Amino acid sequence: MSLSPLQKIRYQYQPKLPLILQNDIHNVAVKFGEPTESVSDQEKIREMFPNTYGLRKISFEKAPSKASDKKQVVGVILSGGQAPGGHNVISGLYDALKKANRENVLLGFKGGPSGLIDDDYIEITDEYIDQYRNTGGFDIIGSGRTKLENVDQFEKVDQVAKKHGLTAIVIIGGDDSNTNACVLAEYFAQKKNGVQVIGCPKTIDGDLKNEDIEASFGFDTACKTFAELISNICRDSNSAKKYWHFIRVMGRSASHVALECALECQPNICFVGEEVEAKNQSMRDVVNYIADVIEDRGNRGLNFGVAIIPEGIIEFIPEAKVLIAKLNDILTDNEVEYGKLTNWNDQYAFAVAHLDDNSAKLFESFPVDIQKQLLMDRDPHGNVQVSKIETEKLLIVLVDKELKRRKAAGTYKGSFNYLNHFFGYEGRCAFPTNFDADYCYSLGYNAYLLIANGVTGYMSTVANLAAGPENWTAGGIPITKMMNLEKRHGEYKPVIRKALVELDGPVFKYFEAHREEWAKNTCFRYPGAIQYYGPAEVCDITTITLALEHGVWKED
Ligand code: FBP
Repeated sequence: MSLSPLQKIRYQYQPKLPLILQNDIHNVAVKFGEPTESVSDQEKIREMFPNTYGLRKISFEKAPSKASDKKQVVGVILSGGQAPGGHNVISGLYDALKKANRENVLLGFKGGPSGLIDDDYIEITDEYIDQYRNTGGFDIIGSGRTKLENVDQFEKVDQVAKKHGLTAIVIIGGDDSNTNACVLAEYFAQKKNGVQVIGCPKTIDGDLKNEDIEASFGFDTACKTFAELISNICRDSNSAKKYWHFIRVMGRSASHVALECALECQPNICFVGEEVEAKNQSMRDVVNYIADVIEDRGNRGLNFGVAIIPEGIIEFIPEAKVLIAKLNDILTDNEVEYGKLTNWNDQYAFAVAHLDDNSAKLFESFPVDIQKQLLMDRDPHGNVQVSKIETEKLLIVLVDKELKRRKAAGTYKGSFNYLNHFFGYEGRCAFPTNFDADYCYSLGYNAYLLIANGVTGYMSTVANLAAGPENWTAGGIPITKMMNLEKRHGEYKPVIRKALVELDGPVFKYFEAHREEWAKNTCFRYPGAIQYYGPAEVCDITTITLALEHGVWKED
């Protein structure tokens, strides 16, 4: 097999650990903090998690460890969408396990949660792990979106755990997967089967964060990959001066990715879904804002520019959100009847007949391709798959129409030529940046320490992330601390609260203070390609989001 030079050299990269984790593994002791409470709905969550509620925060310090040195057999799964660094979580976990005791075993369950249920696994060995160190992707064991949430599934996992003598399971996933990790931990604790469950915070979307989790892994690399591509387009646009580029970027439920890319590249337009919703903006408002910027630039001879659109924007525009929710209900409530319709005209007529006037009007105003995308299969949670809705094309069509109207009215004097792009899958499996390589390795290594110290229902945490790996801290946070109750399919369920962009936070504020200038003038910024080797100031930088959140962002 032929390996690229970067592949070969990345295999050799030794991820940096926080100073505390560099100590001999038997010289890292657990320190318990204050008992915790969930972020809200405390009483209800306490009732739902009698064994794992109120646990104490954990940090690690240098002192002789009281951790058990019993033989560990640990199972690990990757869950949900790919995020750069997943392989390093597994490498860190593997290295710590083997450092503590060569007899320890790591089993990788394949294809996500379903691998745990179906007992589909591989034993991770030195030779195997060495092919995946510091590489992107989840192909080491694969991933999947099966929801691990009901007692039948937990029972099957319990059987699998018994068969292999598992002492712990590490679930690497986003908010839903970690919620499920917590439910599984509670179930096992109640059963007293002795199997611990530890979560690790993953998602390129960046929406699994809170006062304890400073960043989900993969966000750094994915944003930097998209930002490189977007800034290349910015430069192309400024060179040719003849196209408007509409670029949709991933980020299903939050606009952190779009916002970070905007800070990196300073495009003329970027939407933040959370703001669109807070201001109750309609599709018309969104289209008019874009048309205003294009008109203003076009009338000054600047017939080019770049607009970033978060993929989830469609669900933030209140009237579109209502439409999507209604379509979700129509498809669920009439699954059989709708499933029998085989041609588009019938499907379209069925949808329109079941919508109220406002939603029907909005639906009818969309191009056919978008209508079809809105009626596509839902994900396992019953939600529309926003990554498959070409919102950038929808906006181009609507903006083009509006600009033609303005041209006829004599206010717009420019020309509108456009191109569309979608960046999502391009960034999810990139070679992790040094930040993600180090962070993920540390999360996995740290997960072992939590296991050795006998705790369950915790998420592995590495914090102080803006201060460089040697200053990072390591510990564990009870997952119940992050929970609140949310209505899902008509029922209140305990879930980890998703972190949306905070409109009064430093990241959005920075964007808000600059966007007018970026819209008017051409202020593109060029972050370039991710650097893996060279000076720390280009190789080890964090996202601007993280730097602003930690108050250490220095403008160029
Ligand atoms: P996770 O929340 O599982 O990390 O996945 C996020 C994401 O990458 C979104 O940005 C995107 O909308 C979605 O996954 C795409 O899902 P799929 O991989 O199933 O197409």
